[in-house]
Amino acid sequence: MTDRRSILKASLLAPALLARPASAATGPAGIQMKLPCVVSTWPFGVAANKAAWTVLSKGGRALDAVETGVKIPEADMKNHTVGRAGYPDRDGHVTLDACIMDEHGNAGSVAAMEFIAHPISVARAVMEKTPHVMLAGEGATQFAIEQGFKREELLTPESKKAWQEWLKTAKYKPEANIETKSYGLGVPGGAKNHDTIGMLAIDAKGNLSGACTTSGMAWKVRGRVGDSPIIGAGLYVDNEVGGATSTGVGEEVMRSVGSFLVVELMRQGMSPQAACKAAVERILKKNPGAKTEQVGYLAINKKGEVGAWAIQKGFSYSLCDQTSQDRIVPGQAFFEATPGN
Ligand code: SD4
Repeated sequence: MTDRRSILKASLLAPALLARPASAATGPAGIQMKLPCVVSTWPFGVAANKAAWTVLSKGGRALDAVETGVKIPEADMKNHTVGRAGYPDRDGHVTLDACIMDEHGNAGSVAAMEFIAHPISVARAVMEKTPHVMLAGEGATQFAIEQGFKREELLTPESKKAWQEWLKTAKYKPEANIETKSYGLGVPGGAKNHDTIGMLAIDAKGNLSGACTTSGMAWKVRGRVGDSPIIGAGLYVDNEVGGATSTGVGEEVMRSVGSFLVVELMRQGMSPQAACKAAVERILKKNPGAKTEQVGYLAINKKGEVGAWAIQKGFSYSLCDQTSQDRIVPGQAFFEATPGN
């Protein structure tokens, strides 16, 4: 007799993918953190985690920790993929996406929001001060201003220059993963392309929260929204099970509702690492062409076990607990990185 779980497992294990892993079977199966702890995507997560740790180490709430943490890259002028100084859309507008989720399953989000430097805090205000989950575009900016956030120009001279360079040759045509090809996005120590921060924390009471914030794909079509503000795609937290977040080409994540999938697979008994791997596999099974793109998942379960998996090598994540505050771990992946990735 085949049970439901083995059918699901079989459908996830695409034989062609298993035949050609770059490093699929090597490395640790997962990392056990001491609670409380915080984890986040990419090496710039170290600074963000440290800020989150100031909250967690004093017995603070995971929700406050993740908001405090991701505000660091949102404010970083050298980071062109999150918050202020993010690269604009193809018309030169910086539009930001962010979402947040707490231990009660409450969620808040803003999409394609302009002129507000800390979208994560606006997402939290949507969660706590409105009956809604998501506000988009001009309405999100208007709500933020009503809440006392400052309206400011987020396009910096450096980002404007990079956009103008792109315009010279791009024929006004956005392309997934274009960042990998020539424009050198990213921050020192980070990958060259997609650098969204997704953060997951467990506080001293054992409660989980998560946050995700980005300026999205550079030079995107005006109005494009990625996975990062979509609850279930860029982030999902279930206090009974664990949390997951994603980085990379958001269209792939949205089509497979990736972070929700990772959490549901953990609910069925998979480790965080196995669940992330299966979610990446799901993308590749439906769209084998996605192997030239990057998507990375990061997950943590209720016990503080952490795992991650990506399409391509090059994804990494940052870990912080009382034993170590600045640990960076390379993510495992199915394929070697596409040149430039
Ligand atoms: C998006 N997922 O807008 C985001 C981009 C990203 O790391 O993750 N960058 O598609």
